[in-house]
Amino acid sequence: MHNIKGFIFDLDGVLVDTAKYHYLAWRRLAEELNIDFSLRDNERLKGVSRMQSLEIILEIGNITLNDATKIELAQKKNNWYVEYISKLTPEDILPGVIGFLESVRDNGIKVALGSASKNSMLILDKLNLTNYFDAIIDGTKVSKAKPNPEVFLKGAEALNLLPNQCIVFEDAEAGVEAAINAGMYCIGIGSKDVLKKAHLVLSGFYNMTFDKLEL
Ligand code: B16
Ligand code: MG
Repeated sequence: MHNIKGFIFDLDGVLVDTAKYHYLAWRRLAEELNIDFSLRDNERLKGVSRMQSLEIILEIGNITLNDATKIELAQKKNNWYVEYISKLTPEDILPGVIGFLESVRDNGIKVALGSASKNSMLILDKLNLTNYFDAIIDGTKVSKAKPNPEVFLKGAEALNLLPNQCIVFEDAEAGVEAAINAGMYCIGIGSKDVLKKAHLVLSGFYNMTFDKLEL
């Protein structure tokens, strides 16, 4: 892999643990709908879009609703979620992320964000991370959710690179599949048991530098 020139990072679960806030907000909504929604169920929402997340919750509760109500509920959840994440600070960046991003940039690697979240800009701003990125592709710029490769293909394009020149960092199964569908090398962040399809899995970025990847 000597031709690697770009790294594309997922946001939620890779750079910051926002999954807990998504969970709190979805659980609040589920409670209102009298749906039992567990932490285990929450795993299914990682990496998938807001509307798809709502569909999964409604499926768990065996509830059918019309589109207008669904849009209203998704908006309600997002208002709570935004309330939670507005309290994020740079201290919420996951361990090792800043050191890793700096070593990556020092080695001339271009950096993009490839996230499904429509709140990415707000989150990056709260974490003071925006300036580390040469390109930001998020939920406001794509129409097809992971595992569709659109978000990562657009990321590579924005960096002026080919898919095989990029490495994706992902914490969700749907995201790993999206990277593979894009023809990219994928490094999973999390557990090997969950991210079986990733080419390599790291538990996180703690003490990690560009050189240690041995590309
Ligand atoms: P929003 P990522 C994803 O972000 C989350 O993993 C997923 O749980 C969430 O539903 C999705 O963003 C949409 O987020 O409601 O903020 O637009 O992991 O792709 O960075
Ligand atoms: Mg993620």
